[in-house]
Amino acid sequence: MRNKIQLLNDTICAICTPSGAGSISVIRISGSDSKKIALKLFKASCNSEDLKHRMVYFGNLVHRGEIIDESICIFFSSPNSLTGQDVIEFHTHGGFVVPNTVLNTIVDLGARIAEPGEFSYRSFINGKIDLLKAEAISTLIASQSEASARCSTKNISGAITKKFNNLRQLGINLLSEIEARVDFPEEEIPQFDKNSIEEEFQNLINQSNLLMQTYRRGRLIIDGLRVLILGEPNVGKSTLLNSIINEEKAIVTSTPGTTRDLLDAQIIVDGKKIVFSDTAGMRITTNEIENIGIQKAKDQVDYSDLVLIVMDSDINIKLVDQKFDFIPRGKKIYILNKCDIYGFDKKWKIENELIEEGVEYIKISAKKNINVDLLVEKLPELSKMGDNLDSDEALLTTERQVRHLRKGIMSIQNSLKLFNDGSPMEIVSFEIREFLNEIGKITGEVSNEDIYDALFSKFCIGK
Ligand SMILES: Nc1nc2c(ncn2[C@@H]2O[C@H](COP(=O)(O)OP(=O)(O)OP(=O)(O)O)[C@@H](O)[C@H]2O)c(=O)[nH]1
Ligand SMILES: [Mg+2]
Repeated sequence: MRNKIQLLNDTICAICTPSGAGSISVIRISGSDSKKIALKLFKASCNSEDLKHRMVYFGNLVHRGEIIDESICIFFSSPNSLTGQDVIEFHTHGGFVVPNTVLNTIVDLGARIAEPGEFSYRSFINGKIDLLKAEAISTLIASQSEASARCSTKNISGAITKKFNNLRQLGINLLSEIEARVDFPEEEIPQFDKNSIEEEFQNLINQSNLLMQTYRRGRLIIDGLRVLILGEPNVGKSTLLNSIINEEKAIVTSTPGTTRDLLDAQIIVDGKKIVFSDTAGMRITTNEIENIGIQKAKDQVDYSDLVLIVMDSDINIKLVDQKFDFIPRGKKIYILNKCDIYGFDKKWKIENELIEEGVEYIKISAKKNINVDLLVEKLPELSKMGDNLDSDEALLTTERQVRHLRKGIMSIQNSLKLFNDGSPMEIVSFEIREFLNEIGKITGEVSNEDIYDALFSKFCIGK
């Protein structure tokens, strides 16, 4: 994308709707030649010589004397358009041939095919959207659950931008308090209420931390709850995965060591996404392929919100804990499987131990699909992140936002320390400026071309 920055004034075009059979296709053009190109191609049914801003015209797309298709044409005049430039939209019939013929003709008439996300990039550069809104549009398009779409829509409406603007304002207030004292020689610095400035620092740190804490929920809503299924071979992990998704996706056999690789499957429960990973059974083996699978399963623990430890016999809890000691306690849920064989009423010895230790467990039969729904329904709540999943508040949703906010918080904490140590005001204010700089990078006010590349190239073509 970066090498296109200088080319912001050329005219770009793309098909904005998904390819394949469909009733309508939208082809968009943006740039100074949009109207000129449209007038060469589009012949309105009414005798219109010109295209007026935001008026809808019906007519034919004609090239070299041949009608390509009937079309609706809308013109958005700069700066009141999606990108801030002159924009044309053709709504043609859908499918593959018509939209692509129109697109190729537009290219013949002088436009260039847009890079992924290039329309949004132009919107951003022309001040139509900030980076937070661009990110929210990206997560909305990729949303697979209602919760994710709701969270993205909230952020598109500017709720998250407001939160960062609030932090910036607090930072600016603090900076002006400090900078008012920068130009004075040390012995002449006017009296000031040290406590109240300290309070302002603390308030800014607290507000920033509160916003930071929203990321866990934001990530969960956007990416989904990640649940890893672990256990010894043959305990019924793959059967459980199949039972959850109601599909024979994983291979199930009575031979221990059947599953070798990670296998993901996702479901939506109450509008929330949950992604399950089936894994190779944990055992000591000399089989190289199986060992790779076991290592992959272990590596996955860090990326999971919950780990289901499946067992099919009444093992001593100490042995289980030893075997799975690499899993943080808060992530573990014990699954006592094959209860159809043992009977649901029979109490396993391990149950008392689990109750004593306050560890969650559930008795199921993966094969007979008993209590599997109950388990799935409990997961958002058991992840301890379920409570506020439906919350309407603005949440941080990307690593990028977290990275800059974390740096900003470190700067402001440094600044407070320097202030308390009686360091020169220039140094104290430098750190506050660093904080503001990081906030600016989050919203896009401080330019950072690498971020633009990474962010906008994730968009689909035509967006
Ligand atoms: N009776 C009964 N059998 C089950 C249950 N769950 C799984 N099984 C059986 O246990 C055997 C192993 O099941 P899998 O799902 O392949 O076990 P796994 O844990 O994935 O095994 P690996 O991939 O080898 O690690 C199969 O014969 C399943 O039919 C259950 O709830 N009840
Ligand atoms: Mg398996």
